[in-house]
Amino acid sequence: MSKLAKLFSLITIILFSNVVHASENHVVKMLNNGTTGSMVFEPAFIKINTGDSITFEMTDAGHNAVTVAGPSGSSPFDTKYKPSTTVKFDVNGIYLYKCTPHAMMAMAGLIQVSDSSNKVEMAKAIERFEGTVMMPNVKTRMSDLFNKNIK
Ligand SMILES: [Cu+2]
Repeated sequence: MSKLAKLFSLITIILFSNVVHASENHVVKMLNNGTTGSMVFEPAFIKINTGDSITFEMTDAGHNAVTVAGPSGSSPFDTKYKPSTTVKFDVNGIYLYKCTPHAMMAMAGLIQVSDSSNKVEMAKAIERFEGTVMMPNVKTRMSDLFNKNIK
């Protein structure tokens, strides 16, 4: 192999491994009014790959994003009302999080990291969470999202 061909194949390998391992950043907005209703995260359901991160943007003030339930081995997160917080997700499975002041209005969201290994536990966590939702019109917001998106 010529020197140039060696160099070219080396570059190809580097580029390819970058594509395979590149982790992405996604944005979830915290909104008073969104396309899916009032007091919502958008998107409320997001599927990401292992190692990706999510930036929670407090587009409207007074919201947070706090873990309700996650796969075993994952660390809970809390955005603490900061304008922008980035959380990295290294543990596969489904995560349920809420906005503390608006949880009773079903301000919550679901994150699926690669697989749905904790599907059974998550269905129970969502049922418990919905028991605390006070607004009848959005009572099943999370279970609807779950049933629609989680296979
Ligand atoms: Cu909120």
